[in-house]
Amino acid sequence: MIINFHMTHFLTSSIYAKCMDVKDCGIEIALIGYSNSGKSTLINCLTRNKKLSRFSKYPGRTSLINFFSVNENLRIVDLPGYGYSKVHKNKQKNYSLVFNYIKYRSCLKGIFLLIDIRRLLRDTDIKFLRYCKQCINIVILLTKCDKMNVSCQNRQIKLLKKQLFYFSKNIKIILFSSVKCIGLINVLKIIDFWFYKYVIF
Ligand SMILES: Nc1nc2c(ncn2[C@@H]2O[C@H](COP(=O)(O)OP(=O)(O)OP(=O)(O)O)[C@@H](O)[C@H]2O)c(=O)[nH]1
Ligand SMILES: [Mg+2]
Repeated sequence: MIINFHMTHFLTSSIYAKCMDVKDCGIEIALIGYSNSGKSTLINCLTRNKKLSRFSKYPGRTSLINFFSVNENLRIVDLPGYGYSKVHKNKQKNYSLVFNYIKYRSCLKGIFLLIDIRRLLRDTDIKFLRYCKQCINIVILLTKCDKMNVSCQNRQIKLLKKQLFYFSKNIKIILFSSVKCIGLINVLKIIDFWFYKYVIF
């Protein structure tokens, strides 16, 4: 591993997808997915800092684009979740914010799409996958896998592969749990890989 996450800090939040305070340079890796899928918790797991990113048991906790600086050339971006929000009622706003961020941000080089292992792919995930697969690297994280035993996990992976079959056969899937740190090494390896690919060379 080449990337050290110990110095990761919160940079800023933005409500705009286009004109943001953060310069469009270096690379960004974004976390997208339905509300409550575990995006903010993943940041805390990566950095081993439970207080860095605000998470909540109520869907809709994150309502802005939140930038975390890992080093001068790498940022992790925590996006608002789409779907039901208990906190903010404007679902469409979150959807447009995420969609426009992906569309206009040229330093965005990789996306982790977080999917709750119990829910699998839902409508908006499919819309994003269809939109993104041409232009950007995507890896699916099947989150909260600690909620199931291994045979149920395997069944869910099979079902997900079936869901993906018709439109994106080659997407990598990683079983993930922030609670038990399952899959963390694989996520770190992928971040390293993207960093090597776009920053070092
Ligand atoms: N069991 C289990 N719970 C988790 C895991 N990751 C997150 N959670 C819980 O799921 C809930 C939602 O987590 P968040 O990280 O706030 O989810 P989010 O995707 O950022 O949600 P929004 O900000 O609404 O988009 C919290 O209660 C977390 O403690 C996990 O790996 N396992
Ligand atoms: Mg969040």
